[in-house]
Amino acid sequence: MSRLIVISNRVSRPGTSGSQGGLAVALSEALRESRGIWFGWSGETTDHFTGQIGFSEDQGVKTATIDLEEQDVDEYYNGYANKTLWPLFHFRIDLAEYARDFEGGYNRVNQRFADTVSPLVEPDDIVWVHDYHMIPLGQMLRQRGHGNRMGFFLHIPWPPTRLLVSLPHHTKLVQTLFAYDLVGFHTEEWLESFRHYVEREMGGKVAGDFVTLGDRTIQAIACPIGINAREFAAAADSAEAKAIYDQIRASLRQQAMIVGVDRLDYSKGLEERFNGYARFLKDHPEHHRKVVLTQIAPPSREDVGSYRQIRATLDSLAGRINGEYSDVDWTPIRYVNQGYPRDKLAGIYRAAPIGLVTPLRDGMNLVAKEYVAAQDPDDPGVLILSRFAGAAMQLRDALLINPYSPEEMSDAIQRALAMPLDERRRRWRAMMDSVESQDIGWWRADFTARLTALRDVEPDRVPG
Ligand code: ADQ
Repeated sequence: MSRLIVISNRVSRPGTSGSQGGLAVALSEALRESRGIWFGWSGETTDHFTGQIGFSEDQGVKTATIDLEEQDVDEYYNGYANKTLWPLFHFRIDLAEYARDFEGGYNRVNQRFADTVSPLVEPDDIVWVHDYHMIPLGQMLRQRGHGNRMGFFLHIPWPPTRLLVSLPHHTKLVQTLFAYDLVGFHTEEWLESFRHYVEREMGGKVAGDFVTLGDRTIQAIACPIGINAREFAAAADSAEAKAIYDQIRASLRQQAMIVGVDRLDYSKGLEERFNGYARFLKDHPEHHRKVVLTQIAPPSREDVGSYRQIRATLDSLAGRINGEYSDVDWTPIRYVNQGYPRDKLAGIYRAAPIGLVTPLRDGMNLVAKEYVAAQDPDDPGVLILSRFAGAAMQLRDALLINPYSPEEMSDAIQRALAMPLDERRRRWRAMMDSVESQDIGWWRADFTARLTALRDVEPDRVPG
C-alpha cells in the first residue's frame, strides 16, 4: 500500500477527539492504515519563518506542522483565502476583495508549504491536497521534481465562469490545477462549471471524466463527501445526547423546535433564515407559542470584517424578531453562539421535529446529513433544505426551498409541521439510505482508490 500524504491548511490530531469531525476521522484512518503524514499550518505565528517542522504522532497518526508569519496569516489566510476566494467561490463577488498583497501572500505561503513538505515526499507516496487554500501547491511540488500521483479536492463550490473571470489572474490559478492527476468536487454542478471554464476560457477539451489542457490530461470528478452515518446515529442514542434531549424537551413543554446549526458565515443564509421564520410567524399567528427556532451559530473567522458584520446583523435581527413576537412566557428565537460536542449535537438534532438548513450556497453541507442521521427512525423529523446546497443533489426527499424567498421558507415550515408520520418516515428512509451508502468512508475510499489506480507521472512530463 502506498503511503498517503494529506496536505491542508490545518491538521486535526486524533488526541483532540470529540471535536474531530467526520472528515478528520476518515483522513486519520487513511493515514494510520498507510502510515502516512498529515501536513499543514500549526495555527501559530512566528516572527521569522524558518520552515522548521513540528512532528507529532497520536494514535498512529503522524502530523507535521509549520508556523507562519503574521503577515502570511493576514495575506494568505484572512486575505486571499477568506476575503477573496471564499466569497467569490460562494458567488458573492460583492464581498470579494481583490488585492495584489493577498495574491502575493497566497503564493508565498504555498511556496513555503511546498519547500517544507517537499523533503518529506517519497517517490511512491500518494499526495492528496485539500481545498481552496492550497490550489497551486500541486504545481509547486511538480516544479520541485515530484512525479507522484497527486489529487486535489475542493470542499467549496466552483463558481460559474462569468463570476470567476472577475478574479485577477484567474487563468493562472486554474491552470495550476492541471498539475494534479485527479481533481474532485462535491457535485456535478460544480464539476460542470469547472469544465465550462476550462473549455470557454482556456480552450481545453472535455471527454467524460478527462479534461485536457495542452499536453496535460487530468481526471475531474464529482465525489460527494459524506458523514460517519452509523457513528452519528449511535451518538444520538448516547447518554449525553439523551440528557440534552430531555433538557430541551422539558424547556420546550409542548412547543416544536426548529433547529439550525451553522458556523456563523454569510454563505449559510442565516439572515435570510431569520427573515423566513419571521415571515412564518407573520403568516401563521395560530402557531405562535407553539414553535421555537433554535439557531446554534458559533462565530468563525472573526478577523475578517464581513464576518463581524454578519454577526452584528444577526444579533440585531434576532433581537428585533424576539422583540416583536415574544411574550412573557415565549421567545420565538433562541440564538446560541457556542459550539457543542458531537454527542450533544446529535441529541439537539433529535429533539427538533424540523431541521432548517438554508445556505445561500454550500459546497456540500454536512449539517443536513447529520440531522438526518440523528433522527429517530420511528418518529423522524423533516429536513428543510436549500436547493443551493450541494447536499440537495443527494437529499431529494428533503423539502427543497429557495432560501432567498421568505414565503417559500414560511410555506415549508407550515408543511413540515403538518406532515403525516408515514410521509415523514418515507422521506427520511430515502434520505437515510443515501447518507448511509455514500458515507465518509465511501468518499475517502472512492477518491483514494482512483488516485491509487493512476500511474506515476514522469517528472519530465510535469508542467513547469
Ligand atoms: P463548513 O462550511 O464548515 O464546511 P458544513 O459542511 O456544514 O460546513 O460542516 C460544518 C461542521 O461543523 C458540521 O460537522 C457541524 O456539525 C459542525 N458544527 C457546526 N456548528 C457547530 C456547533 N455549534 N457545534 C458543534 N459543531 C458544529 C466546508 C464546506 C461545506 C462542506 C464541508 C466538507 O463549506 O460545504 O460540506 O466543508 O467538505
